[in-house]
Amino acid sequence: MAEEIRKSIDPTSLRLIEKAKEENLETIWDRRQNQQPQCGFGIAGVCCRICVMGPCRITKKASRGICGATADIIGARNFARMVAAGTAAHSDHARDIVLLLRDLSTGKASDFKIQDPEKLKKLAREFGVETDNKDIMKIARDLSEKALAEFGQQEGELTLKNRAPEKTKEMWRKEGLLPRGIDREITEMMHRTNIGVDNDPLNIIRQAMRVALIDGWAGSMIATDLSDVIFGSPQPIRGRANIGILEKDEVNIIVHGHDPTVSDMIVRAARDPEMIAKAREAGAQGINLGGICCTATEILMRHGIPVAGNFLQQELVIITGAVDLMVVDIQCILPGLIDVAKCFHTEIVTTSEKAQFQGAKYVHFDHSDALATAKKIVEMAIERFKHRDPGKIEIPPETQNFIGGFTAENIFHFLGGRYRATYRPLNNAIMEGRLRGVAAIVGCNHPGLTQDLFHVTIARELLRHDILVVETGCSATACAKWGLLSPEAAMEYAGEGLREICEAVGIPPIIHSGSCVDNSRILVALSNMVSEGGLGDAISDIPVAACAPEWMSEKAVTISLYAVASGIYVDMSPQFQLGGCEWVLKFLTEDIEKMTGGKFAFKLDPVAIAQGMIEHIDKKREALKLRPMMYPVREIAVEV
Ligand code: SF4
Ligand code: MSK
Repeated sequence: MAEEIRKSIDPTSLRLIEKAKEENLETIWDRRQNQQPQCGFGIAGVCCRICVMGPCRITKKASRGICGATADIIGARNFARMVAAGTAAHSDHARDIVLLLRDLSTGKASDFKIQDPEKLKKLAREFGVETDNKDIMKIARDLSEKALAEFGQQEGELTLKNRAPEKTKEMWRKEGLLPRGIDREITEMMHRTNIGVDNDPLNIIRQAMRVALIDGWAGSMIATDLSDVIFGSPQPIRGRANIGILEKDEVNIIVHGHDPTVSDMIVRAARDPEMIAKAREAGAQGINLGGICCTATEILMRHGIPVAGNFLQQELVIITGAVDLMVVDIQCILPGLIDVAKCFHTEIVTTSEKAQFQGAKYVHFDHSDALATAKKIVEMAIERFKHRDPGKIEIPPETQNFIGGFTAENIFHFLGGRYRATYRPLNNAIMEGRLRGVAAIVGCNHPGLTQDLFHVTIARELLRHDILVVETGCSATACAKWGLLSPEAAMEYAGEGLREICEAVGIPPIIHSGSCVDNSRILVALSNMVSEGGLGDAISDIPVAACAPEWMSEKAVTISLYAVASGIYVDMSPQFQLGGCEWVLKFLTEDIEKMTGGKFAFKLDPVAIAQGMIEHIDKKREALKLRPMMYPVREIAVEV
């Protein structure tokens, strides 16, 4: 990936990359260039530094590491450790949300409220908590204790796997994939991948699958559901996307990261009349809030706060010179932000003890003092506004309107109508050939690939084949910027069958389902499709496929593996760094299908990725003996 590529399809990003160049500012693309050529052993997955007899690399001359590990053992261990790290990230995020619920229930987080008591009760019942005639705070406390217990559980099964179809659970039990406890499986994975412990690549990957299932069916699912309980269950809502959402005359605050705890409170503080008055006193016309990465989607879904951009735009948003303060929480936050911010008046504020940056200001965020802390951060932004250099400001004007805020529950109502909450119309549309199937596009941005190109091209290819697309995280932001998340996009891009459905129901052809932890919503929606009937008995029977183009994070590895372990076909581009590990690659792309019904593909070109997904969906349609597609494929160009 050393050759120069087009950096982005987004004119806003391209203009700000140019501005960075003019002003001699270093960005992620420059640092990537400075890293060329990147290590071939690392890319092939055959480099090991697990013990200090190494580092060892597998070559033609040396087919084993010093301890005797083969390329496949080394590759499987590296892969499994990525899965453990990704799972740890989402599960630790979940733990923090559970602890917030506990504090809220005991009165230690009085600025927060239970926004969705009905969801709290439903979830409590799933966890075996009695809810009849019980005080809501007592229910919250009991639920938080039950949820916390799943982290330290040593034996047995985790609660929310019960949402999966029976046949999928049977497969997990038969294959020994059901996780026993959240922390236990992650710790065991790290143990097993020490030198001289688990040296069977199959056994290592089997445990990696068990770890990944924790993410999808426990950690992420708990984080998503409890976020709905505490911050409110999303409803379809209008949003705007791209850096053009910045306001030249207002105090601009960007929230960035993943945990909604801080950002939700910042929304409240920024809307406080006292704060707005202070901003006016400082010469601003108001306070403008925007988001980057998944924190953006969390506050978009619940408050309609605009999305400033996805992963590769975090430095660029500062390069506009118009961001007064960026407040970050956890995950996907580039250390490089600090150097960029130094060239402007922008303050970077960290709020998590777990995620600190030299050169940033740390503001301790405590549940007991949340709103006051958020106001303090907003006041810091107002102060920084006074130090703006108008000569440095350039805000590219592009923004796009879109709709976000779909969940496994509200799409149920949308599809079935207010009085008939059911997935029946969706299943029927697939069974009668109006819809070919459903596809999930998730994933990040990667500086080695043209920003947003894969997301947008794949989405367009799927839409014209009558496939309903669900997106989360940075993928949803990519397609939102390109106008694909508006109901009108169905006219322009969807096949005839999909267009009919979008028009009848009033939904966009791409359903925005939230942040990367919210991929768990997709698992719930697929389970609901199975229980509705007519599309098989397991998740692996449904005409569904997924991909994570432009991915870069360990969390994406984990998400993809829990999807495959749940029975879904997943294309990953770029390919896992396993090119030198023949057995592991063959297992992940072929043999794993006999075990779970899902498998990986690693196609390099966006149209080929979409076509692989379509072929898989058609294979599932054939196995279910569904009717032929009602309409011919729409002939429209998809290249961007
Ligand atoms: Fe080398 Fe084996 Fe140590 Fe890895 S574990 S660094 S292959 S000796
Ligand atoms: S933020 S994990 S770059 S989606 Fe969730 Fe975006 Fe990927 Fe981070």
